[in-house]
Amino acid sequence: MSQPRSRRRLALAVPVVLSLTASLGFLPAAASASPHVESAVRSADAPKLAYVVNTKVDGHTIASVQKAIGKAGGSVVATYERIGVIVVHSSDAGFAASIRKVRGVQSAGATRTAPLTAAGTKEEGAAQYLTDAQARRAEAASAKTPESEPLEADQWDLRAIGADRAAKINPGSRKVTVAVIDTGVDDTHPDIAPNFSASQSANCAGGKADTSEGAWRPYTAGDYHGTHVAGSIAAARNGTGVAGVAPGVQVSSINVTDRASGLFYPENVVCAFVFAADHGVEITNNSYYVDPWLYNCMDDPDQRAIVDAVNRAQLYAQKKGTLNVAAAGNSNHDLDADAIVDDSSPNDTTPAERTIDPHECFDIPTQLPGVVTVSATGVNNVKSYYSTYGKGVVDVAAPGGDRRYQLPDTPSKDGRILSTMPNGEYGFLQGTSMASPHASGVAALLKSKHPWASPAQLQAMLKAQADRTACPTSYDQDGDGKQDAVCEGGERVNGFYGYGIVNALRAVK
Ligand SMILES: [Ca+2]
Ligand SMILES: [Ca+2]
Repeated sequence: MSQPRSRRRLALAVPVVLSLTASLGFLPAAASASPHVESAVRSADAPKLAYVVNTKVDGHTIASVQKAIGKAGGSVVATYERIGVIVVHSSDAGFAASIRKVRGVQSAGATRTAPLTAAGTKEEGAAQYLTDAQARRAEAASAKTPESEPLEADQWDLRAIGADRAAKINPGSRKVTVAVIDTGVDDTHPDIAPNFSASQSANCAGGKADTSEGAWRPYTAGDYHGTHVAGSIAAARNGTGVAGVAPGVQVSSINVTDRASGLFYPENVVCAFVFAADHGVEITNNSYYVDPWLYNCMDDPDQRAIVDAVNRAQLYAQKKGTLNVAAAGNSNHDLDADAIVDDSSPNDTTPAERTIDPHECFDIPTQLPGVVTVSATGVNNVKSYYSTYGKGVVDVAAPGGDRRYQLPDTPSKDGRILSTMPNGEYGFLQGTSMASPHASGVAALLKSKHPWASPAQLQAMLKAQADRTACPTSYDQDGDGKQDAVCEGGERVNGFYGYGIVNALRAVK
């Protein structure tokens, strides 16, 4: 499989169980905007880009920077006053350079290398992908509590972390919501509908929250990623399909997908963290990296501004009581190495190969402070062949599946993770995208039991209760005699599993 480049890069495989078909590519780009209309009055014509401008957090500074943005050829799209982040569009090639000189601006830079399109700015309104939502939601709302779910025999991942037994003790509290920051969630799915929180859902494409009915849904059935993630967290125990790790909690959807490109741009993610925090979300799940850079280097002014903006937003969420959980990545990279070759960035125009130091160039949000970084394991409780890792970076591990080297003794024998897909379907996927929601689910069980726990306390409990997993003596998964990754550290904490594999049963005891 070629190197996946989009937000789907954290889920590696194509679903097989469904009739979902071929539409795994990107949406066709909409007709491009007509930039000549507004650029005609400017001397320094350039493609219209989006920017983040990060300021000192005080009202006076923000107001004066907003004025300066206009003078520098920018227009303000959204202002996040409490974190000092302003989202701007500009077709002035000198915009970033001139705004960086303005008093009170701490960092500023372009959040993309490809021009904005009309569709990319989301002005045409949110997708109405599934219109019979309410009817189907009501239909699915009648809850039962059976012994097991019809497809649960294939959910080896639940048994691996004791989630099947945990559900009998405490399935989690409805007062806890996990927001899925992703491609949207099909809340009309019969396994999602009973636990879906529409009031904590939105579409953040373009950097501004749209809370209109259904805006949080996937644009097409090809955008299945978020629905799969949501099911792993909280698919209902209702006698239908599958179960999630925490079937008693709620899930919400914050769709951060740029409609034209399918990418998760930085301002979309800034909007998502702020929205989650302001709407009482206890946990966010982040199974993606922020596009267009796999690693954002602090010596590049644009990439530094991206890290600054997204970090302000996620720290704001933490301060308001939200724990942010994120996938480690699917590149089998060692995030504690001296150097990593990244040939996939920027992924919105033409990627160029560069060698980066992961201590100075960051995969975000997973490497941001306070974020729980999750690596993936297969059925043998060994790191999945694709999972990124790194001593001092990975906090915990969780089942994400491994179709190549670790196969279960289940009806399907499929080593990946079975969960919900749009249009009432089910499918297998693998990736650290699938591992992260298992950790989010366990965190949601912990939060249910300890409602007053802060994000830092929840993270500490998640680690303390994880199953300690030592480094393997050998990691030659393809059997060619060469080690495929090196695990550093001891039994208590190491680069493959952090503090261990999360444990749902211990979380409810
Ligand atoms: Ca179910
Ligand atoms: Ca090997």
